[in-house]
Amino acid sequence: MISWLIEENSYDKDKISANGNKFLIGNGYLGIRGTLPEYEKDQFVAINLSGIYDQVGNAWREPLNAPNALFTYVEFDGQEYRLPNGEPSTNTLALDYRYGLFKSKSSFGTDKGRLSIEVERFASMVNEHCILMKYSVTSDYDGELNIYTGIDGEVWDINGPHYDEIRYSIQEDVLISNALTHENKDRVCVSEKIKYNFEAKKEKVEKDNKLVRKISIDAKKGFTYEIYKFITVYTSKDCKNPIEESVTLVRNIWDKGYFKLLEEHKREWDKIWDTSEIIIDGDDKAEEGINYSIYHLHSIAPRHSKSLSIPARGLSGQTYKGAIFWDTEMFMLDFFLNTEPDVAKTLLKYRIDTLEGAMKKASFYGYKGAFYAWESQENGYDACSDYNVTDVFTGRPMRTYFKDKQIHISSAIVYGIMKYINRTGDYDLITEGGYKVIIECANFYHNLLLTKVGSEVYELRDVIGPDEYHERVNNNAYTNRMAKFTFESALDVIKMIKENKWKPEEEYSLEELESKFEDASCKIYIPKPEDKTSIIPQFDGYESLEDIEINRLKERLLNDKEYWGGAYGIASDTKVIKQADVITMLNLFHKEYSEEVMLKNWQYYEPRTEHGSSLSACMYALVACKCGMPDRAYPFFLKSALPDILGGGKQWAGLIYIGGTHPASSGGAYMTVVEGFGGIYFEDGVVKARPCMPEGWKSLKFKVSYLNKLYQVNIENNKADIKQIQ
Ligand code: IFM
Repeated sequence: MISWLIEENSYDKDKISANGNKFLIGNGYLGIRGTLPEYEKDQFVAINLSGIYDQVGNAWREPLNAPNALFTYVEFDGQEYRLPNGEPSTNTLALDYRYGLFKSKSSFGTDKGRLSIEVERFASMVNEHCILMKYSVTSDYDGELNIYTGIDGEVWDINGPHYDEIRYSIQEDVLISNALTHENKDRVCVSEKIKYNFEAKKEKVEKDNKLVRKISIDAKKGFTYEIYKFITVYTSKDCKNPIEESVTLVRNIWDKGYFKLLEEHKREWDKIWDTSEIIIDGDDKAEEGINYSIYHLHSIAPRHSKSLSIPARGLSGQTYKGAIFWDTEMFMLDFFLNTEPDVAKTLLKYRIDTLEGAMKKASFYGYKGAFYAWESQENGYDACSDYNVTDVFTGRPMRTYFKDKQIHISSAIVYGIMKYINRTGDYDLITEGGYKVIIECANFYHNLLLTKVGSEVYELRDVIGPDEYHERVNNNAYTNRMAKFTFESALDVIKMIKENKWKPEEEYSLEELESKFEDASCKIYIPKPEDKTSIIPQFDGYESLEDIEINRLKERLLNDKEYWGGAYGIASDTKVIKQADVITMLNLFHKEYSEEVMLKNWQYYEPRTEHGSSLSACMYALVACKCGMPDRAYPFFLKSALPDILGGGKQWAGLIYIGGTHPASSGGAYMTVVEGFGGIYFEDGVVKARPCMPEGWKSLKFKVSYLNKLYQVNIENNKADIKQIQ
């Protein structure tokens, strides 16, 4: 049994950034970093908004953080008690991840006694525009208490400031901030109204860069002074008049009251957990890690939209430009397919709706078809810069080719759509534009096929595979196999069109497309296991690179933050790879390989993998399970499940800060439990399992959705009992 509570009981200023991720709460529309209410931008406070971006000058385009209406601190007998200034005598941060409740408790020893501050807050799962906070102050001696609470418009930005102006106003007892973005002149409106359980001596509103109420109280010892904050956030992307909407809503929720809203919020979470909780008897650490990972996926799921995706760092801030990567389709999608297929549809609908951006990108490079953004923002705009890493030695931007050469991104979208229809049986996604995405992605790869003089075999040259340390390689096994998958999927879609006799809007010549994709899928080169070793070369010439142990390679670093890849990186001319590459391919296409080939490649590539991306470990875990090695898989599972609890993970790529939550890793941990240890697979309309549980796991229980039916899976002694329950 787990407690559903993550706690940190000592105060450490150096952990402010990591704790912001660890104690994050959110509801898919916004994410609130786990920072204290008294913190300001220097402590990485963020109410990070999904799907709305801004660019200032030539700096990186990134998502917006809303003005912070949680801002609150106290003054007692003329002295401020607010971290990070001063030292608390105790400080606890906690996250109840069953219900997305952030809690904190700080107490300060003063000359006369003790002052305690308690906080509880949540981002409503019932109405995504609402944030609620309860703020309580107690002292064990009488004194003059001032509570300052309001809206802090000085938001934390990496590449801002994103607001050209912030207008503050007051409508009766509602504080309002109305911020205007720089690039698109969008509006972000935040309203705040409070309630309290005491008679204030005086309340007045002060305005400078913040709009703050000062509430003065003759505080009596032992009495707990409670303030309830009701906050609403709307942007001009949500509605025509965001101020009006946010003011109306804040009044409504104020009328309802904190406890009723909390109750409804908890009920919503209970519903969500009902289909997604995983119970592991015999391993509390794993059970906590996996449900905490699932918690993060729930907190960023765009349930409020029909067409929106999840950024690589979730809603934990502006890292990675708040952009959508292949992480969503290849690492997070399975979780939503199994637990909330509607969310999976929303994620893929975003890709269908951004097809135009992908076609523009292809045409920019002189190609036909759809080349999806490596770092996708709204309308499929590719936020990936040509210089995505800063050289630590010169401080100069370094040319990287992620945007130009990670062509495997388009196949990830195709993979996601095909998986969605196979798992749900809902073909609407195909008829509502999915068919076009798949055909255009296939067209894109078709453009890129090359043959050597005198050969009929198609090659994909000058690409980057999942392993980003080796740029501009030829015939990356993963990329080529995924391109083949794309051709095969396009053929499936053409068949569907023909069989169902519906007419696509486009003037496609289906026969012509069929013949070219058929040819491409037969003749594309897929690197094979070498005869003697069974090793699949990651790309042409990989076998002749320097073979060096990772620890010895590290000794060559001149600077801790130095980038390992690119033209001069220490890994570039060696066999050391950043993340699972061939192993990712083996996981996806395991049916085409023997267990022996998988095992040999696992044993070969694992010691050569730096796991410099949080996407890596789960692929090794999954393939280890497929090779019947759950205990080898287990540490990789923990690595995937725990990065946000432990606060580890890479913080820098060159001089670029890349800290934040790791939803792809969370999704990978989920896949490992359900598809790896649980061995779940879907075949011919039936949920099947080939369990392979780690030692000590007495039983594993979860639910999965398949073809619009819900199944309960109970596994004990590596035997699965699977029952349809809905
Ligand atoms: O998509 C990943 C990529 O594979 C490795 N670098 C980080 C990206 C975002 O998570």
